[in-house]
Amino acid sequence: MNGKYCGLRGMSRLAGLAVLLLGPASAWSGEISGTISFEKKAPVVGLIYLPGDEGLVGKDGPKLDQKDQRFTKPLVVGARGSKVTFKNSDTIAHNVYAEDTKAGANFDIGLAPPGSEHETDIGWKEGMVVQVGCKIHPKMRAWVANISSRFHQVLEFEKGIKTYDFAFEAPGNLKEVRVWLPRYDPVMVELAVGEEKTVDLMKKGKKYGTLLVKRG
Ligand SMILES: [Cu+2]
Repeated sequence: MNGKYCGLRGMSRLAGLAVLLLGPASAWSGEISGTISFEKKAPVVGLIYLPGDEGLVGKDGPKLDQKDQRFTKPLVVGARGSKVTFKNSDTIAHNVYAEDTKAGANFDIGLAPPGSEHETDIGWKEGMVVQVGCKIHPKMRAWVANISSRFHQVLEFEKGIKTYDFAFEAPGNLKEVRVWLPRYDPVMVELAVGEEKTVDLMKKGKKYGTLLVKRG
């Protein structure tokens, strides 16, 4: 089987998790699905979500761990009123910091020894996905999104695979779909039930991929 199938398998595992978190499919009576494809290589990660839901506000925030000199996830999602927990499960010291003036995220947890945990408020601008790094190991990077919507999916892209399918349950009253990809222009699409749209994925005025999205 080709690489696309690997990506699909990965995505359906994520979709399964979303269903588990959100309850039975019938509760939301709808689905957002589609395909995202890149002309050359895919970025590390992406995020697709429907703004307008406040289900994550004030809930337990996400945890981002560090191990083997890497962040264990490329992107975690939290909302205002929550905290992101930075954990160090590695055998060496790390650090986590963000310097994103546009988003209003400027923090530095200092030296994080092995086994430590540090909570940071998700207090930056809503809808912004902030890059975090480690000052000790400049190659380490991950992203923390401030979104309040339960209706989202993190897209974990794999090296060498250019096409990915996604699908997740979503209520029909949330018309807008947003896609975030690192350093790409943000994408917003309005979709009525039964509608399907194709959008170019742009970075600095150049097309790098295509999004096909439909609402079932
Ligand atoms: Cu580090």
